[in-house]
Amino acid sequence: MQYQRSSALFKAAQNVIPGGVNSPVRAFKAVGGTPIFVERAKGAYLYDADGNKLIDYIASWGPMILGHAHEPVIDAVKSRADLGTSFGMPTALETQIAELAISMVPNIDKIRFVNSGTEACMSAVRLARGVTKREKIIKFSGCYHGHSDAFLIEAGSGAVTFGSPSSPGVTIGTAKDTLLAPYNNIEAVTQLFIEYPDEIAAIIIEPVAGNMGCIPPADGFLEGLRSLCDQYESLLIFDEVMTGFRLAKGGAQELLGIKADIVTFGKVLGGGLPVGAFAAKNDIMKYLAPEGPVYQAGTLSGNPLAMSAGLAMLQELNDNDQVFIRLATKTARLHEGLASILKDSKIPYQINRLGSMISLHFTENEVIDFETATSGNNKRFNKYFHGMLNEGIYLPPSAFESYFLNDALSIEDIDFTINAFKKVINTL
Ligand code: KE4
Repeated sequence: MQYQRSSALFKAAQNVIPGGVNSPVRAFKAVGGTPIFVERAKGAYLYDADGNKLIDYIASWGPMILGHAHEPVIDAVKSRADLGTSFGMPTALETQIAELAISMVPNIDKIRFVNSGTEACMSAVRLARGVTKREKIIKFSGCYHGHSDAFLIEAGSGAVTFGSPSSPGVTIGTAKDTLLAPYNNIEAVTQLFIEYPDEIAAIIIEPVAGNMGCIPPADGFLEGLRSLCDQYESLLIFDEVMTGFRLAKGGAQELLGIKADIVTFGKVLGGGLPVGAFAAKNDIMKYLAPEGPVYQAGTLSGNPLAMSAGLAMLQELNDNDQVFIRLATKTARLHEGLASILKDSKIPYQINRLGSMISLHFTENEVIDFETATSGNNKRFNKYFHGMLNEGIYLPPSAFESYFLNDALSIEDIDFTINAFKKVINTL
């Protein structure tokens, strides 16, 4: 594969866009090399600026669950565009997608649409703080809920339970209200509640973590968080920006059978256009402006183009819900194929998988949290990433991301990927 055009485009982009990208992970900083500039995509395939055809395993980081340029979604956007692209006024379309989303997701009465997962999670935390009149939140090291200040916090050193800013520009004051615990560690969370019994507004968690690679919850972990929140009258926020409308029609709440108090969405919900949302039972959502005192707003929230893409996507998933089983089966096939090759090698590895989320870690430690996720051999991962790219397979350019399979991937595509890995493994 050659990438002359991508490297020329990258040079030009760096003159006018910080780092040449509008989101850091696209810059290949973690894996090295030149980021691939994509020209178009269809179904399971990306076509880059150099004319290379790539099998896509990131699906735009989740949204393209039915494959790229899925006709019903494209047609919906095309026909809607002629009616006008934004009004700043309510449309019946928003009610339509809200009704459908609420019918698909358990345990929510109302939903508010925003423009990104970050906005959804930021607003959900503000709502939880408004409802409980408490200020602290608990998040988990390695979980990502978007780039709002409250979430850009890393574990404090040693016994310190509150976090410290993980980015310049985030204040110590903000960090003070974000408590950190290791994923899958219920004792650490219990300890935080003992320390701050009536100060914790909410726990926010990815019910299946996708930002450390894929890390499913340990047995009893989410149930433990549920009972701690009930005991201390805090709210449980499921960040389902990745898992929502991907693991099942009703997301992780349905698949894992746990009730959250507030659920956030993004990615699939927008059908590839900018949409986020947060939802809850009415006794929580009634606190939100203009009904209640908790303020949240957005010029393009509920944008008709984005809503039409999201509605078409949800209708497709709602009417063909066997897609979730199909995706899980394809992901299991990929898992078995990669594992059968790795088993014959001397390379230590872990493969984590749930539904259509999967990740490969080059470590002998079971990957259950941020610490074990970071114990992997990154150099080996980078060789794996570039080796597979060279074979025409586009994987997430970081060891700390989940793959997202899309339903346009054929069995042949999966087997092609496994055969590509057979060639690459000898170079690792
Ligand atoms: P956005 O603001 O990027 O739409 O959503 C933030 C977000 C919230 N919650 C979870 C669980 C997420 O995974 C994300 C964003 N995911 C990353 C991928 N790890 C988006 C890719 C990027 O940052 O470019």
